[in-house]
Amino acid sequence: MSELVILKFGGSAITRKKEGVREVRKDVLDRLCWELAEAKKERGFGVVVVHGAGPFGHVPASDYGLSEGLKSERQVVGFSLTHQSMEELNAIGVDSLIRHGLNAVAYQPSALGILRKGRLSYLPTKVLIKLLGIDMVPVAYGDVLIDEVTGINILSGDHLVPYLARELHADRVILLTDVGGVFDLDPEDSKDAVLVKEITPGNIDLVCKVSASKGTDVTGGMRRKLDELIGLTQSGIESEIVSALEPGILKRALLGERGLGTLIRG
Ligand code: IP8
Repeated sequence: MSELVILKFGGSAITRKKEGVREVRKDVLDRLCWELAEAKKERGFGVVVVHGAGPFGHVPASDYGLSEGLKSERQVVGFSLTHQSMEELNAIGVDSLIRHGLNAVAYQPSALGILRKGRLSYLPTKVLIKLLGIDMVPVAYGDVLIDEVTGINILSGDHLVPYLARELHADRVILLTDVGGVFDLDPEDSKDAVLVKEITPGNIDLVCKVSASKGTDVTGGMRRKLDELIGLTQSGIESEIVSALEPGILKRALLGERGLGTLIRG
């Protein structure tokens, strides 16, 4: 197979997560899909897209206590509603990818996977390999899943990305967020905030004075993301967090440029 990229469209990038508004940033989403299509035309890599939830997932998941373990029938209602809301967001993403000429197809984690205390214990990937083999672009997402210990739980895209990267032996992992990488201080609160160019097991604790995610987030925000990505370096796979909001960055990253944001390496 050609080079394989796992690409995450962060919820903060494609939705109005910070404002807590359940809306897609259509302009950002469409531009990202265009940049992906352009880069794929030029370089011909395989790609699995994973997208986050923003208010489409985190708000109902929080309202219904979906990460607290299954204790009530109300949470089962919340499972259904939260998943349905994520499907809506997924359909908008798939639609944009198709409009930009990519053979996108939804890949529904809740129909396929099982968690164990919030971590995937089972998710088949054979179909993904087959889809990639005929140049399809599978589009997976953070979702609500059966959990064999807690009953139900949230699968974060930030956990799904390294899982897929390992299982599919990805060459590159790129995560798009609403800031240009990881900063030593919150860039919105401090004009002295400096971009951290590289995160390794040696500096992660220092770096993790990093800002918590803005807006409702039931899956742990930036710290969780970094822990997952540091874990991935043990499989020899580096990843990069780059800006979704700065036009051209995604295309440049996909065409092979490094150092455009924060690199996470072992
Ligand atoms: O935004 C969370 O996915 P994430 C999924 O990638 C839900 O952490 C349903 C809250």
